[in-house]
Amino acid sequence: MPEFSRTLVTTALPYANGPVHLGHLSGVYLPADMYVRYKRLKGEDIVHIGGSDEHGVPITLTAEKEGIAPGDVVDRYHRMNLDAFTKCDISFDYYGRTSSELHHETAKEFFLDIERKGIFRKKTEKLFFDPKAGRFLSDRYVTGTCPICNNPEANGDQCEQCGTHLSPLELLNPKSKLSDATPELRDTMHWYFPLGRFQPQLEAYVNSHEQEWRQNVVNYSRTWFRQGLGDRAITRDLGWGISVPLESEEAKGKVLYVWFDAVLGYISFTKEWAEQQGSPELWKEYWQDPQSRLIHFIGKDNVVFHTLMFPAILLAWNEGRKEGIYNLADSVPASEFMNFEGRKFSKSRNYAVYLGEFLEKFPADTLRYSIAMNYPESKDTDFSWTDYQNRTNGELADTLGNFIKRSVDFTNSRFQGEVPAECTADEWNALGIDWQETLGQLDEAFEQFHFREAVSAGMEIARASNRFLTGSEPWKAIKIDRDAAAKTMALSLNLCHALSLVLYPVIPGTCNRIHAMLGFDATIEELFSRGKSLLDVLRDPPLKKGHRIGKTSEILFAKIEDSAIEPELKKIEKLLQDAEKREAAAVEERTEFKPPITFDDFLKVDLRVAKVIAAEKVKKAGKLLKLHLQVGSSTRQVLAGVAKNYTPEEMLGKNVVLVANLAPRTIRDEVSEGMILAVEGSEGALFVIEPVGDEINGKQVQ
Ligand code: B3M
Ligand code: ZN
Repeated sequence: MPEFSRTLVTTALPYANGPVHLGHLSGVYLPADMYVRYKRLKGEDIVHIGGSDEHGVPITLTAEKEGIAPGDVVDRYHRMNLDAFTKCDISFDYYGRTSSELHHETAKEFFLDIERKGIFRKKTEKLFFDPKAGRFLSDRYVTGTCPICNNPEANGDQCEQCGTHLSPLELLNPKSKLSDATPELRDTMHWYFPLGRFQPQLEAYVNSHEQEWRQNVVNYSRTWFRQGLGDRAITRDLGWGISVPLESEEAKGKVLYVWFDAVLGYISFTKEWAEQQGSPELWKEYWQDPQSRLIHFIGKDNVVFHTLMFPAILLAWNEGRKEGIYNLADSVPASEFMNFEGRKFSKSRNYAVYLGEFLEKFPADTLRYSIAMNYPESKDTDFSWTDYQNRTNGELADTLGNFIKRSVDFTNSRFQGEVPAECTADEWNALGIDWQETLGQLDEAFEQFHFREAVSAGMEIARASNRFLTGSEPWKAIKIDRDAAAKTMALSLNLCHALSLVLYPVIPGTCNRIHAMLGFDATIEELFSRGKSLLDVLRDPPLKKGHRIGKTSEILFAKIEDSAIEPELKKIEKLLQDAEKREAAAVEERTEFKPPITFDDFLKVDLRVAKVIAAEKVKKAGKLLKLHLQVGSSTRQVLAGVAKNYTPEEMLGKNVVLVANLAPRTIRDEVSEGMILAVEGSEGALFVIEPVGDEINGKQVQ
């Protein structure tokens, strides 16, 4: 491992299109904040950059739905999310916005540099144009009938009903979402980034981190390598975003694709931070000095953008340069997802607990603690109200809060608020806590992003402290051996101090209050800013005899009564009931039959048994497989939307039922001669009907 002199941490930029929820907090912002705070305690130079992603189609769609300007949408959610993060003590050094001038400049500079080097490819394609609105329509702006399942409300990028990834050109009866007009096909030119050109470098980059990176991060990236990296369009026909910075006719009305600009936000926001620090060139040390470490905290759905796309953009910039070379990320800790009461968070179904709303009712640190203990490091985890209540009342209130309060109160009432004895290193190490080892474990856990272990190690110290105080019984000892009681209290107060530091990354607000109760004027942040390290501080007991603690104590954690979480549980119950109702309605629908047909009508459909003799994936159509079928002595090519359930290998050799006299259709430039029968399971998965029997190939199904 190289030695780093400073670290830059970035957190995924949430779309300013809705409020952040607890799922976002658990996977990205809280782990990043704990990491950053821990590093600050070690006296290291670290900067945390985040901000709002303010471009992209989701934002224009929201604006149109609400009849307001996109700028108003992003203003509202930028403020709301920054406010929620602030309340939650997520300590960004800078929280920017991609609508800022400096960001626009930076993104344009990157585009122009890569354009001048001739790296982009330009391709003309046919795209739908809304003649009424006078605009080209990006995928999400077109709706129509799905060619696979006939859903009349499929979107231009995907059919929600059968899950097939579509292009708007495949929709039957396409309509513009802007005006209801039938769109016309017109030529439009776009810039493409040739990711494939950088594949060897990207593979070498990912391979060089194979040992330290999480399995999911390496695996997702490799799946892409196996398929072969292609060209990715990095411009769009959209009225909102960063304009393509060229004067030419073909650049008119085009903006940069949101992912091209969003990742560059990390750089522009670091520049803005540096300006705010009064040294505008300072950002370069964090991005371009090889001694600086770069870490992206993200959720698993954003992996490829951070291990392939952003690095490719930086490699393109670096090409042919001797100076101003950007570092690629040293680490990309991508989280799995945290579910909520056993179900996935879903913004569209409104199944979510929003951070801002949560913090209006409950304190930040209790949430931070529970979420940290549920950190989805290598598998999905679950957050539940009961777990939250139990951890708050048990671990935080009864164990930690109680220990601190008893120590401070007893010292104030019996020892005039002074640390009543000197503690030796031997006594400090005889408490049942091996400091050397514990601090080593804690350090390793934080450094390697094992946040549950790190926080548990802190809570273990709180438990040991509680046991020590209860077992030593100073309230009894003081009557017969005042020195022994004094020693107990001196050690307890030192333990309080230690706890305020080791738990600081997870519950910083509380730890500063503990610190104040122990008589410190300076905050923990002030004490550890640059140079001082908690690892050194805690090897010996730091509170000396005679140190004055604060005069009053406070209850650090209020218990959460059942009555406080009951309304929340009711809300969940209602949401789940609604989901069940929807499910029941769907079952109802299943027993609604189509109007009767005659036997002759039925005989018009020529159903045959066929065998799959070849199968492959269809490029850019995640759900489609291209199948070659043997039907008696002839062969057929059929596109089937079954890739969600079957790999090409699994389809090979299967007997299927073919609708043999269906007129051929073209899907994704491929002809489909018929269809195979399948039944839809949950979430759009299709299961093929597999006839069994001897010598049945080519025979009629009747
Ligand atoms: N806004 C997507 C998301 O919120 C996107 C992340 C950008 S990170 C540069 O999941
Ligand atoms: Zn469909």
